[in-house]
Amino acid sequence: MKYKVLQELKDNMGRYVSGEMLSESLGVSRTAVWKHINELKREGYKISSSTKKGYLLEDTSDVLNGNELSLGLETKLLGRDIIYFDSIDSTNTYAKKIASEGCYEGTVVIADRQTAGRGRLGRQWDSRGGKGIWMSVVLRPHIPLADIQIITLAASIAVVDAIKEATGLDTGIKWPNDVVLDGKKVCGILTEVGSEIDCINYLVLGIGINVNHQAEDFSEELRNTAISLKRYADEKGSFPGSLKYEGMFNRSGIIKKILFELERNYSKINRGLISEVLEDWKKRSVTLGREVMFTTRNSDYTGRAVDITDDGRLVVQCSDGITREILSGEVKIRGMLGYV
Ligand code: BTX
Repeated sequence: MKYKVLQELKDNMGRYVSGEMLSESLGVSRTAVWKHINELKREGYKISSSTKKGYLLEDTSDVLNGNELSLGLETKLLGRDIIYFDSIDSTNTYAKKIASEGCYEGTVVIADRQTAGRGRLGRQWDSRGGKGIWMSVVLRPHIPLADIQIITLAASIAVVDAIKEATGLDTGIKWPNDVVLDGKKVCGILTEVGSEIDCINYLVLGIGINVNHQAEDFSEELRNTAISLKRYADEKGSFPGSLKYEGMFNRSGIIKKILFELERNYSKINRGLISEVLEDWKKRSVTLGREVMFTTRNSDYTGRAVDITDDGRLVVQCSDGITREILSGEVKIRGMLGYV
């Protein structure tokens, strides 16, 4: 019933709806309407009340819950099953558990806050409450285990495109899967797989995006290398005319666009259109053409990143004249994230 009250207010967005009208159209008492309104306010909806005029939904700026996430979702596979938590240790850990127990492909686990968010190689991912997008998507791709990097690349394309559509901001991909804004990390992607020798049982795609953080929401350690969409917008603030920015970004809106774009890219992979995905990745890459540094087998190399292979390896023309392909690990780009 609470969400029926909300829907009535959304249908009349920007206008007052009287308590009497709500109680008549929904067949409940005015006291019940008032109680539901209070619950919605507690969930974060901004509703003005006036004794004479009734209730007005100002905007839904940044409410994250299962209801907001499923309304208007335009996907067929991803997010048809959404599991939302106010707080969890790690959405990836939970998603891996339910994936191994046989949950549907496309199940999405989202939390407002993670208490033990994980990065790659056992690193921590700062996932404070009310600020970011912390979510994991369960996939069951029919591709060889050796090719899974392409899914991570597809996810980073989806993040870049969704951010552009939802906010107007231009981000880029640092190989393999960091999404950067103004040379700082705005999103990290952690792909984890449950597999047999060469058969993927499930793949969990964990996506973390800093959305509404202010500078002080980042620890001292992260302040120079991490950024949020809000922090950038507050500093630079330039948006295409049609997009509205009122100091906060709507996380549900961005999530729905990510799922839509991810589904589109995932479908390309499943139809064998890998080269299209790679071309899309190249267009959004901030790595190709740049001077990079990386370490393999305890040796440091520098060179120019020139291409990406079909299975997602970065091709670097090294300064010693040898061209090397890197499958995993860290690549530093000159002029970005502290590498000068
Ligand atoms: P990564 O190993 O590439 O990045 C981790 C590193 O990034 C950390 O060591 C730290 O330096 C920095 N860092 C930590 N938190 C942040 C942050 N919020 N913004 C920018 N930089 C940060 C990247 O790993 C993969 C991250 C995936 C996170 C998602 S969230 C949903 C899902 N659940 C989960 O536990 N992890 C994934």
